[in-house]
Amino acid sequence: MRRTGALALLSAVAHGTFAAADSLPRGVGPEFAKFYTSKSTFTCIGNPSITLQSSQVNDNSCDCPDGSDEPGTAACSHIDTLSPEQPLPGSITGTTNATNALPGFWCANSGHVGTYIPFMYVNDGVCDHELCCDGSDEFAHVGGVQCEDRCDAIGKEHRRLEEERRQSKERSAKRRRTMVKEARELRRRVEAKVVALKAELEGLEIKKGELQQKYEEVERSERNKVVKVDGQGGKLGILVNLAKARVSELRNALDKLLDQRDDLQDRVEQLEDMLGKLKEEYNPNFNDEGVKAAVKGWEDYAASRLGEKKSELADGDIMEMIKEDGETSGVNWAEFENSDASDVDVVYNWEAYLPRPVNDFIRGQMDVLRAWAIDNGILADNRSGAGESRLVTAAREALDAAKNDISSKTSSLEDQQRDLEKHYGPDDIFRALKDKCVSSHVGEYEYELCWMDRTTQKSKKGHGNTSMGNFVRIDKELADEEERADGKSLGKGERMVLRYENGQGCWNGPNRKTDVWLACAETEELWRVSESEKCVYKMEVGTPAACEDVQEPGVRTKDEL
Ligand code: MAN
Repeated sequence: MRRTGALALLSAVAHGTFAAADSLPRGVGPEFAKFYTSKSTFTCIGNPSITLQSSQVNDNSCDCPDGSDEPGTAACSHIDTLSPEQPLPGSITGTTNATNALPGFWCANSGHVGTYIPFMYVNDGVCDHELCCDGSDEFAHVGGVQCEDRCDAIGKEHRRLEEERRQSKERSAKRRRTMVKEARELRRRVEAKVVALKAELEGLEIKKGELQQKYEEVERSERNKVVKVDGQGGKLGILVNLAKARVSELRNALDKLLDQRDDLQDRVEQLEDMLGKLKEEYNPNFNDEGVKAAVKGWEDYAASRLGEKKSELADGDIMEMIKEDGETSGVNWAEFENSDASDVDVVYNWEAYLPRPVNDFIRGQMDVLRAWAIDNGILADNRSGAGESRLVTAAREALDAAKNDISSKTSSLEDQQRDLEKHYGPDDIFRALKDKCVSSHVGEYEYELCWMDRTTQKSKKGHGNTSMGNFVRIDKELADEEERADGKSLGKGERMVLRYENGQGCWNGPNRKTDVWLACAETEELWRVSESEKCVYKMEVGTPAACEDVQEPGVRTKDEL
């Protein structure tokens, strides 16, 4: 095998064509057969003014300026487009600008694929089986060389590989179609999410409005609370009535107590008089044990009363309390009924209107009254800290929760909407690869490509990860690379290039960036990574996403319908 590079120069490969008819001169390819049909003469293809005898064709002498009279020999190889320029550039004789009208020597390769080879390979003593499998290029057996016809075996292997490639292409196309379906479904889901989020947000806005209103109401009502009940007067009505009734109850009880006390006081005084008289008038010489014991008891009683404290509550004060309430005595209820002060303030301040000696007593009673009012939902319960009642706290928390929900759902909606506007390549195909990564070990690093996200260089020596860029956009560029036998190459033609930029800063240089070149393959695979210049990386990646958009068999396009 030799000069495989020349393969690239072979531009005209006639598929499915076989050896020309026997009547044609050696080395004539099928598309030039029409120029060689005359039995007697031959006209140079590129120089119709020059006509030669048929015998001058393939006589190993280059007679036509375009070399067309020597399709089957190397006589005109110096003007062969497939051969190096003759004479060589820079030589004293200069270069020729002549061009051979024929692309090369035609190897019919029966059983395989016919092809042209450079004229200079003809009869050069080397079998070029990889190009000319039928061995027809060495027909003169120069140096005794015999090139057997290997086209059956080579053709078979070629067809096997072709079939393999075809099947692989089909599988890749199938996988691509699946990916397109997945991408479509993913997009549909995002769209559905947008619709759902919008609807949810609408509902949440209404709910927030209601909760805001509720919170304001509760807050207002709790702030100055005595709960207002329809038909029971102004905002202090209930409390004033309750307090009035309670004060009246207490006043009546006190009045009764005073009466009872006075009654009992009278009786005690009567008994004391009686016992006092007995002590004065009894006859101590008369030995009556009962009388003596009574007198002794009275004396002890009288002695114990001497150290007794007088009541702190003066009768005058008590009488003052018992007086009916009005403008000049007790509580002036009218003032409370017209007051603008907060009800709670009033509850605590109204006792200041009472005579000082009964304040403690009244405060105790007020605490009992307050607890009862809270239990019955009349007074706000301000025990939950920071001066906020439990009801207000609950209303505020419900409102805050709705606001938080709205904010997180709004940002989620914005994310989804941005996602819908993002370019995911033809057919939205890269949506199917989003959040997936491929990686490969190259030298001291593991390189990772995360689709539509980032590229990373991971040190295998534990030096940490280096960002090689974040996804920016999808471009197209022309690739010009040799096909590889394993199919893992970019090949030639327009290819998608994903740009990843703004990676970690390069020491004394720009930020790292990566161009991710894509070629068609059955699965995602990171084939190669190279660093063409410092911190500028190139990844070559295979993926069905880069395969041709071939129509599924049996599926008709819109135009066909
Ligand atoms: C690290 C790697 C290399 C890069 C140098 C630049 O070693 O990221 O790829 O060339 O830094 O200093």
